[in-house]
Amino acid sequence: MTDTPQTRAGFVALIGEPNAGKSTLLNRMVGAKVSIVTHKVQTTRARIRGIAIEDASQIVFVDTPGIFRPRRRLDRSMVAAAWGGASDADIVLLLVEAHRGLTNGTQAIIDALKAQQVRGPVALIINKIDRVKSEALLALSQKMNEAYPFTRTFMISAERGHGTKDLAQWLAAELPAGPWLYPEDQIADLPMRMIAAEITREKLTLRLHEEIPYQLTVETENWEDRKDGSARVDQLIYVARPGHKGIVLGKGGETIKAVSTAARAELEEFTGTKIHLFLQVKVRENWLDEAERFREMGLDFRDGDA
Ligand SMILES: Nc1nc2c(ncn2[C@@H]2O[C@H](COP(=O)(O)OP(=O)(O)OP(=O)(O)O)[C@@H](O)[C@H]2O)c(=O)[nH]1
Ligand SMILES: [Mg+2]
Repeated sequence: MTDTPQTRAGFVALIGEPNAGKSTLLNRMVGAKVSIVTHKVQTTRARIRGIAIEDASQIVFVDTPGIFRPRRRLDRSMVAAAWGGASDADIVLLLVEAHRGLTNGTQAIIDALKAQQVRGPVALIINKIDRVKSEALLALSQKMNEAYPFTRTFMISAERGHGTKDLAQWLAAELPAGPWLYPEDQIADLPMRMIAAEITREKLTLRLHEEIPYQLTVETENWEDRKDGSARVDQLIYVARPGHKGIVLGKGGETIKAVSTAARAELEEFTGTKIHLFLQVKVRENWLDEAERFREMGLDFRDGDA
C-alpha cells in the first residue's frame, strides 16, 4: 500500500468591489494570466475559473465581476454572476483594498452576505498591503471582523505575491476531501475563443477612455488552426455608438493596430503558437440589449430587465 495523501478539491469564489484585485489574485494563484486585469473598475464581466494545485488539493478559483450598485442590464447580470459564484462556492474570499478600508460598497456586500446562505467559510482578504503602513492593517482587520464573523483574515499583496502562499495552504487544507475535478494540467475552464476575446478587450480597455470600454464587447467569430501550426483568429468588436467606431480605430487606424499587436503577442504567449489576428469593428447600437451578446460573454440575460 502506498501512503498517498488525501486529495481535496473545490471551488473558491473571489468577491469584492470592482478593482479590489480579484483577477490579479486568481492569476497569481494559477501562475498564469487567465483573467484580464486593468486599473479600471468593472473589468471582469463574467465568472472565470482558474485552477491551482497546492499540496494534494485542487483549488478551483472563481473570479467574479466586482459587486457594485448596478444600473444597466449588463451591470445587473454581472452582479448576479458574482453572487452566483459566491453561493456555489465551498469557500468565499472577500477582497478589500487595504488603503480604502471598509467602504460603503464593502459594507453593502457584507450586509448582503449576512442576508444570504453561504455554504462554507468566508475569509477576509486585505489586498494591496504594499500600499499602506502595517499599523493601519491591524485596525482595518479589527474593524472588518467586527462587521462580519470572518473565519480567517489574510493580508496580502496579490500583485507582489506577499501572503499568497499562506492563503493557498489554508485553502488547500480547508477544501472538502474528494477527487480532483479537472485534469492536473488544466489551468482554466473557459473556451480558448473566450480567453482570446477577453485578451483583446483588455487591450482595448487599456487604450480607450471614459465610457467607451464599458460600451463595447469582443467576440471571437472564427478560430482556424492551420496546417503550419499557426492559427487564424477573427474577432468582432461591437461598439454601441457610431462615434465610437472611429475612436476605436484611431487616427489612421493606429489605435486598433496597437490593440491588435498587443493582443496577438499575448495570445501567442498563452497558446504557444503563431497567431494571425484579424479585428473588425462593428456598430451595433443595441448590443447591450441582445441576449446573444450576453450568452457569448457567459452571462445570463434576464428578460424584462432593461
Ligand atoms: N499596489 C497593488 N495593486 C494591485 C494589487 N493587486 C491588484 N492591484 C491592481 O489593482 C487593479 C485592479 O486589479 P484587478 O485584478 O483587475 O481587480 P478586480 O477586482 O478583478 O477588478 P474588477 O474585475 O473590475 O472587479 C490593477 O491595476 C492591479 O494591478 C496589489 O496587491 N497591490
Ligand atoms: Mg476582475
